[in-house]
Amino acid sequence: MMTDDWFDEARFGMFVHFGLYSAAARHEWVQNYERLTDDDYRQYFDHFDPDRFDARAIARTAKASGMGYVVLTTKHHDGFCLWDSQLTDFTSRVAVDRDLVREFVDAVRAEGLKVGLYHSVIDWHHPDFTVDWNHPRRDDENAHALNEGRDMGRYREYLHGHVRELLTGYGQIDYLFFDFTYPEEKDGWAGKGPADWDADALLALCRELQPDMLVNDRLGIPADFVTPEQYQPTAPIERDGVPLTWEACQTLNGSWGYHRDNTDQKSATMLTQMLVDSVSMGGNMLLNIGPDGRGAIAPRDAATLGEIGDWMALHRDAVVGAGHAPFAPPREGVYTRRGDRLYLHLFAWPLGFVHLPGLAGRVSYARLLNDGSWLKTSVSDPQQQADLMTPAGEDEGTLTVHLPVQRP
Ligand code: FUL
Repeated sequence: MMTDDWFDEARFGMFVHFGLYSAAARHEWVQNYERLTDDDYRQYFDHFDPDRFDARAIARTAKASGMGYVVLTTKHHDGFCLWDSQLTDFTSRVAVDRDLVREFVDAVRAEGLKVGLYHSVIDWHHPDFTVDWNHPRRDDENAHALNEGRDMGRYREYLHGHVRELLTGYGQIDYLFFDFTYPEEKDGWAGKGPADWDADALLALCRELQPDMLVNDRLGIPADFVTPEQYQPTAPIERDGVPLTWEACQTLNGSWGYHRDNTDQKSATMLTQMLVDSVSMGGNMLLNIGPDGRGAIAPRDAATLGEIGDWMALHRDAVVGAGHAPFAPPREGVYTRRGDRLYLHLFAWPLGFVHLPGLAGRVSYARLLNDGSWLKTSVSDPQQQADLMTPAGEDEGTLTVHLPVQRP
């Protein structure tokens, strides 16, 4: 029986996008965005040289950042396989005689973290994968003629064969992120939906081979968790009134694959706020790194993760094993909750006081999490307000917490 206990507990994971596009260094969709042909793209395979791809360093960094699981791209949309697939020559084994998935799985397990794989069901390299509006060759002259002889049935066999290899060759896999379904028609082209992957059979194969593994819903059919991408939901996610398990996946800088010239780096402060915002709504955050063309974690990413790790070292209890709290937070921040502890995360530091509606009489003490120092609390009485020099709360049940002037 699949269980999401560890996943709810962990709350924070690392996504790793690594592949041929990492050397192109201008977004993992470069082949598509720039309409590169297989021949154009082939140079990144011929010269693939991940000499600094160190799975142990990646796993250690994830652990030091307070993350509980790590997810690696086994194959992205370009079709390049980071494991020793027997079904194609377009692999890291053929390119550099390395099974990067094996290195990854071993390293992540050695750190005591859960093992996650990402697998694209899209494949721009496979000769049977039909051209559609989302394909790099959609603008070719006679693009429609390219589909003569292409057979998605044969591609499906290849896809299912790949999933079988990944789920039988590497021991226990805890998590699988399929990517992705786009059924809508556009510009005279069909899209691709669950039938193109034979999604029901593929999910059944996952259940058979890895009964405890969590699977996302990007095959286009419901599964174990949903994956809002690069935005923060505004409330806990539910379907028909039933809460769903969810994970927000986020980039460090807008690109998943290494993007050398990108300057949109998010700050560690922004990212930790996104993390606790997710946890406050009962979700997880999967934060991505895109190792560079040699496989190393880029210095700017290592610096950001280092800061997040420092923050997590002090505030871990408010994230790991924490979740949604059923109280309306003050306007300055959000709550997370773990057992009978309520954690208030202040995104803006108010002067002197923070007022917590509905919490009067329900809190036995308050303290700062970073240093354990106690904070004075009071219940405002509007009539004595002038004497007490404390501003009135929003209602009678408001608890006021007194804060130092300096944000810790
Ligand atoms: C998307 C993909 O197209 C992106 O390249 C990335 O892998 C992201 C996590 O999912 O749909």
